[in-house]
Amino acid sequence: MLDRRALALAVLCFSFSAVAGEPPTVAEAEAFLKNAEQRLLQLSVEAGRADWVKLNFITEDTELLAAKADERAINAGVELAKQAVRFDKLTLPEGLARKMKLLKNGLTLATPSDPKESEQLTRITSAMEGMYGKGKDCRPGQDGKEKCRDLGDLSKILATSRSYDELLDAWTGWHAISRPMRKDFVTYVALANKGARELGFADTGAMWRSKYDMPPDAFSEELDRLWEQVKPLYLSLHAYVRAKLREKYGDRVPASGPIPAHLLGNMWAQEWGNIYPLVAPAGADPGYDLTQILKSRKTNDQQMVKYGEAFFTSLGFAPLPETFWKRSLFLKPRDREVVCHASAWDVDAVNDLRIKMCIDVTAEDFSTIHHELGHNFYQRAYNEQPYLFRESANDGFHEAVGDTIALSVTPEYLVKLGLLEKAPDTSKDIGLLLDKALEKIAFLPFGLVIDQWRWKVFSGQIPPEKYNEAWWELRKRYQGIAPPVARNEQDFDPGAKFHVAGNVPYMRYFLADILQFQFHRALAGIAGCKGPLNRCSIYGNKEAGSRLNAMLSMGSSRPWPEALAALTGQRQMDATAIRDYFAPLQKWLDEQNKGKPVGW
Ligand code: X8Z
Ligand code: ZN
Repeated sequence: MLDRRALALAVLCFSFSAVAGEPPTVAEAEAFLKNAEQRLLQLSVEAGRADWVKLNFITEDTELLAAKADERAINAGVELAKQAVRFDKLTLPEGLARKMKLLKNGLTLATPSDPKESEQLTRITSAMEGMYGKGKDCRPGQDGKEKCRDLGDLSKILATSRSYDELLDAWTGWHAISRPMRKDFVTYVALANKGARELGFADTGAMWRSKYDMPPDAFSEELDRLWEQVKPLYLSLHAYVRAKLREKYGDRVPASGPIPAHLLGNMWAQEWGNIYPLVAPAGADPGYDLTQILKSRKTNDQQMVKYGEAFFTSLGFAPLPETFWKRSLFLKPRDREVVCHASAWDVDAVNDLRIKMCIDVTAEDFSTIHHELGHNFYQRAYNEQPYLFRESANDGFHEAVGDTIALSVTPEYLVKLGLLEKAPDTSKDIGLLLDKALEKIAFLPFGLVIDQWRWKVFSGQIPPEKYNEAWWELRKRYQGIAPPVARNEQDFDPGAKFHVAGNVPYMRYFLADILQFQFHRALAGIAGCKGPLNRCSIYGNKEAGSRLNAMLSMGSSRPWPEALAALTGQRQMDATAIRDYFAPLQKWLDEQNKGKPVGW
């Protein structure tokens, strides 16, 4: 899985003779790290294979086997992190010091030293992920027989239905799958925190925040700064969309309050692109729909992935290995349970690249394919780094690469591919920008909110009896949305989101949403684009490709500001790029919103 190393930081099973009382030497530190990296690699590959099988074939057995392999790897990582403390007082050459640091803060889950607790924790995390993957809404159909709908079925309804009640039914159906997770989640929080504390962190949230080459408080301030930069754009979009939804659904959408969460085209109201037809600007519609184009050409899953690969090779990246095509999962199997949530893998940490997703022929999945391939091409770009540096500069970078490429899927690019006859002229830019904003601007507060909730859960500020209430408070505060029906503390709505059930940190996606526009702006400059950013495609530009590769191939060998500077010349994450991109839309939205309430 993408978070291979975080999952599988492993133990050091070699003997180095620490003479009691003698301070360690640089040579010892070097030997310690060398052996550590070998061992880590081996255990993470073993865990990766077990996880791959489990997620492609969910059964009690594969769950247990994967939990065991994960436990071995994580326990090892914890032990190693503890051992690394021995070298704290030693002045090390830069590269070694960085490796020590990554060893100490690289874990996403820290198992407690008590073997029973460690086993319980990895079993629970494996089971919660399985519960999510198998989640179904089952009830008796008209013929009295039980009828079940999985996330794919329910998401399709959320995306396409315009019936308030049908949407509500699908939304509540999915949000019931996580109720049984609640008890396990409480135990998971307690045990994961115990493990994090043994490593010297205040709690698991603090451990997650330690990975950003910044003091934790500075990181939180950085998030506030970025959010303040983009908030006006979100408020404008929210107000415009709310007014349009009121036109469609009447008073069930309040004039000045939060929007009911099931009306935005997505199960979590995180990306709103599916309701574009409801909010399309009169006279500025781009006049094409990529989903329709792909469907009418009978494009299949394999071809969709080929389009993605071809973009990367046009930039000078080598094609994906043969094994990628043999081992990846592209389609939802009919006869077994799998986790359909898309992911990218580098199973041997070198070249065994794969993706796992249940592809539908839609524009949304076309984007997701680029997203996943971005992970794969990043993984391969840093595969010559020492093992501990085979990671992204920070996790937001990993999430941003494929999305950056997808920003180059412009009408002009589609014309080049022969998918579109003629690109719409600039008078249609508002339609194009609005469509993109429903994906990228709508996502910003969602990207923030998940870990605002989880960090508070880990720190104890949100106690178990307030899990759901606090969830909706934050969803309202940041996103301006509300649950469509009353909720209570039997519900566990956060668990209906993959990353919460699957222990995947989420702030990375907020960062990626900002970073991808920064990357795109820089690449557009390198490629010599002159027009507006939303019409620039770097397709086929080798110079842009080589600059991108220069950043990717650094892996995590240097602090992320240096990687950022290698591509953009900037050392700070900067939301002016996303604001620049959408500036004409902001102006237009503010005109549409004149005299209407903004905010909630
Ligand atoms: O989880 C993902 C990717 C895999 S890393 C499909 N994303 C987030 C989500 O679906 O919630 C991509 C965008 C946000
Ligand atoms: Zn991703």
